[in-house]
Amino acid sequence: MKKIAVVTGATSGIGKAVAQVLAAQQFNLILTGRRKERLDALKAELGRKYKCDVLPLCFDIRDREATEQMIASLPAVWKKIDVLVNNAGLSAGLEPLHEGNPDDWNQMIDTNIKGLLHISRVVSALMVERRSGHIVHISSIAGRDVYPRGNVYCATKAAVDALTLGMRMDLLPHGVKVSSIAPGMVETEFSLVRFKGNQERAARVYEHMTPLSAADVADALWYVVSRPAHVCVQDMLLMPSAQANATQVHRMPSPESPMNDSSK
Ligand code: NDP
Ligand code: 8X3
Repeated sequence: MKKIAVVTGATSGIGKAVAQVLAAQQFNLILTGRRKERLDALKAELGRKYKCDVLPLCFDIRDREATEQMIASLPAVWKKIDVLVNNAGLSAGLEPLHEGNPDDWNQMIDTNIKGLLHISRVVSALMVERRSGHIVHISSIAGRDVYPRGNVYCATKAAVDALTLGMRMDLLPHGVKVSSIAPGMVETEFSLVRFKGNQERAARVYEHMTPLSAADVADALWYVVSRPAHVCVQDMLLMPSAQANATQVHRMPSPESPMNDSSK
């Protein structure tokens, strides 16, 4: 029988790549996000390529009632969740705190922290009942290494790290593993969302360097979830070779620009 994974934020970037890897590894998938047409397209693609069953759940993870109701109303067979990938998240804006937009702060806090809690609460309870399961958080280098103007986004990812440790302790006696993968720069829709659709500004983030791809993160995730039952990779920091920490990125020379080390 195929295992079941829930991947939050599967409409794009890392979540979509994780869905593809898990489908290739014979999982059936519950995929979440707000963009229904993308969820439906991914269901069709994965069903065709890997013959896996996909249940698309379209909801906003900030909405606690909707999240609880979605999981509560799953058919019994879909409630046997083996893996939860807490990936849905975003950064909004890159301003110093005194110029920041509190609506952006709320969106990040409500999605990256409270959204993760909403779905973890209900899915972990199902895992505890079955005394089995694995929850993987997609945290970030931003949670360990604060950078200028990253303020609230960095704080949300530090909170994810604290929750990884807290949940690991609480779920330890119940046979449920908790892991964290903290990537550095990954080229997805992340910067486009951060800069509110400004494509030029988003593209500059990855100029003259090779960032991680979403597939690189999905590959790491497969390593984490495919360990034997007695092994738990609690924490993985996954950086592009060209990035040493949150601020130091080695950008390769181009004909127009001299070699430089620069921050984002
Ligand atoms: P993308 O913007 O490509 O994907 C973000 C995903 O999150 C989308 O599927 C989006 O779905 C979903 N999402 C956002 N808000 C909500 C919401 N309110 N309700 C439900 N789903 C939501 O970015 P990434 O793939 O890069 O980001 C995935 C995770 O990886 C995030 O947690 C991010 O913080 C983290 N990360 C990213 C890094 C990077 O450099 N890209 C590095 C380190 C960590 P939809 O819009 O359809 O709802
Ligand atoms: C995303 C990576 O360093 O751009 O979490 O914040 S970073």
